[in-house]
Amino acid sequence: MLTIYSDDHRLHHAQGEMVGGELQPCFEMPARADHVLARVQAQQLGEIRAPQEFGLAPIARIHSADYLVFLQKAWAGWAAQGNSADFLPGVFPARHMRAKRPDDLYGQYGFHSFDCFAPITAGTWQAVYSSAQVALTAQREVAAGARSAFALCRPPGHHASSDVMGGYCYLNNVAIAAQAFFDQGAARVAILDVDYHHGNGTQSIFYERADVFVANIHGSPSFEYPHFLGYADETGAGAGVGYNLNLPLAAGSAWDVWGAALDSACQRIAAYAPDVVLVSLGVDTYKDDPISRFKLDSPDYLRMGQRIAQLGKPTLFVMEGGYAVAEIGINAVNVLEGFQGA
Ligand code: OKP
Ligand code: ZN
Repeated sequence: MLTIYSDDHRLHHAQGEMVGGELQPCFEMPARADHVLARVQAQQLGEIRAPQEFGLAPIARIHSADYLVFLQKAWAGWAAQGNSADFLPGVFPARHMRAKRPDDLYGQYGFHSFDCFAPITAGTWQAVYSSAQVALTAQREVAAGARSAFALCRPPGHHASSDVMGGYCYLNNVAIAAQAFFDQGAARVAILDVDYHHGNGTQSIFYERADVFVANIHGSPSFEYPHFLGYADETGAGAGVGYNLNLPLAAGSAWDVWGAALDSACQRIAAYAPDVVLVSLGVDTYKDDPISRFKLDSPDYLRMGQRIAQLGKPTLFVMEGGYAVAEIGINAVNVLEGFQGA
């Protein structure tokens, strides 16, 4: 399986995030991608290639112009105000307020965010832009007839919607790649999000579309981040009714429960008969993940890949979360090896 990877992910290395009321090192750190890349090499998964340049146009198919301008210009504006530390938002247009986009940079950040877990640093734009190019390059490989490809994206993307960042995510890599399949002639696409956290951004982007079936398996929002989306009764809206599947699970879920949910999701995807399957590949379902509460073990990721392979569809894997840094490579590449061996 071809892996697409760019060193540019290193340009995004934020100073910290709030954990237990204290600023701690970010869970979403450059070493994550290093471990996955090292495991791809160690297991000789296949060729590793740098991304091609597809520019902003395929990103602008998913994200609004205002949002993209903000992301590109935010650091320069922040630095021009005399700041050198990470830029973070603090005020959001919550219920009972007005969602009118302000002229002020700090106000715009709150307008385009849903939490304080997507800091902007000097290198953030280049890193997220390259992460999207990684997804697009891997997408081309599958569109050209490969059985599968692996987009080793970092930062991740599934919490980002058309104009709102959050949860370590800025550009929705899997959504950008999905739209690229349509723009190259696909008729139906399925997205399977196996990250521990609900992919609220991906759900929201495609919620009213019948040509994208989105399936999510995740910690229930009744107890888990992102807290405000991801319940089972969210099945789509308008033309998209019936094309969104949420399988929220309880804390402590292990392979018996998780694998059964995967089987349900795969049955629905098979019935949908997509041209292609995109997998939002988060491995924060691992038992020792520091921010998650599922109990998958490393061999379970081989089974995950095998079940996905049974769909018999061209498949694009897009890296999302996973914070047990030492094991993230083993677990992510196990999914790919399980897929390849099946
Ligand atoms: C990104 B991905 C709340 C902490 C919030 C943000 C988690 C983002 C996960 N106590 N943490 O889906 O892996
Ligand atoms: Zn996650």
